[in-house]
Amino acid sequence: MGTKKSAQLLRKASRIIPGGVNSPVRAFKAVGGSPLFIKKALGSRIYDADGNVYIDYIGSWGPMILGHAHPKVMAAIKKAADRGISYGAPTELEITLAEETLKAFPSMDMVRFVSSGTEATMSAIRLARAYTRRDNILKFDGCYHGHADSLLVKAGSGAATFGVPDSPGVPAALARHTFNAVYNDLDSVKKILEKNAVACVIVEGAPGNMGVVTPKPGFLSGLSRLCKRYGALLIMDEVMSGFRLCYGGAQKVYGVTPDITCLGKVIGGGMPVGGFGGRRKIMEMLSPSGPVYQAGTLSGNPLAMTAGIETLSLLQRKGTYEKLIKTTTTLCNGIREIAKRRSVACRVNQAGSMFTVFFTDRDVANYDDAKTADRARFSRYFTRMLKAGIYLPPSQFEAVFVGLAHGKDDVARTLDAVDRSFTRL
Ligand code: HOZ
Repeated sequence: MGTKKSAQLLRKASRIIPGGVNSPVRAFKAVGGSPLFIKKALGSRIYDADGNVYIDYIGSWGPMILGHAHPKVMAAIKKAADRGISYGAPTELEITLAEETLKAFPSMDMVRFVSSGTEATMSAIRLARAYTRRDNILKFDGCYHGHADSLLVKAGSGAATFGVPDSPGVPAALARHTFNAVYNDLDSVKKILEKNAVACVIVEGAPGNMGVVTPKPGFLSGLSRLCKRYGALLIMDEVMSGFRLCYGGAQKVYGVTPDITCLGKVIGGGMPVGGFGGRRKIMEMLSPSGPVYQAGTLSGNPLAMTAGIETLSLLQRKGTYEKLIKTTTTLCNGIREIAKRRSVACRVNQAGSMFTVFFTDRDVANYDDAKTADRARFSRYFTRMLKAGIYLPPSQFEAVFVGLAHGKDDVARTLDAVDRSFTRL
């Protein structure tokens, strides 16, 4: 692992970019070796700087649900690019993507587009604080909502991977306003809400940043009830889950109506996009309709809007989600069967087209459970899979993303690699 050219590029990058990367998890630090530097990606395959080809299960951390460089998305982007790539002024494309978004998420009356999931959650929290006139927020241990200060408290994803769930640099005075509860445990939420005035409870639709964990029956609807009782807004962070569980996200699957929803990843078809939306009364507090400030030079960028519109249109074709979930379920069941046969203690958690293999003998329903996973074992698994040409997320606390470009042959090759990598793991 860490092929020659990639290793050279990492050395060069590390001199001028911290850690050689522009986002921490991709540095492979949790699994050893050096990251692949990527040359190109097509369909389900990704090609590194040394000319090696892998079946890609990162999919740019979720957005590439159609596979890489889908011809229709590429054609639309190229056509849009010929008309100029950024105007800093409104376009009809923004209206089209907003209409499609509101159709997919009936809990929203209005939406605002930004350039990343972090911006979406950060802005949603500001809005909730302004609307409720309260400062405290509640999040869950191991949930990750981007890297805004208020949210880097007991956070998942890279923050968990690198052991800095409470990042230095977050003012203690601000962190004091963030309360943490245990995922899937309504009592832990109630205890906080009854003693503190909380502006909002923010929760991942189906967490993917402590690895994939699914909400227990009644958990999300219970959260919604508690929020109403104690006057807090419910923010569902569907940046990952929005178009990954079904077209309409976890709120559709679990029948919950959040006050604010955050989106990202798939909604930009691989371009930098985020969005947040909710009831009109809340959203109209945003500048310039209202006093809550939020802005962005590249917000509603025409190329990003175009990629999003095209991606959402393709996802609405009949049978899309059946295929996606079937492929994912085949992989998950296959891994469970191999684990049993090879006596490898693990739990495979699936949420729609995302899943995580946790190397633990305990069911994983929250962050404490996730932390029981054997990370050294995960690292060996990751390394063997990479050698076999399978590119997985390089951390135990991340989700595998399955896409529509993964075919039967990819699944068979992947399961064969799992079988070999589970030998004397
Ligand atoms: N924070 C994302 C993973 N949950 C992205 C990681 C990356 O791009 O390195």
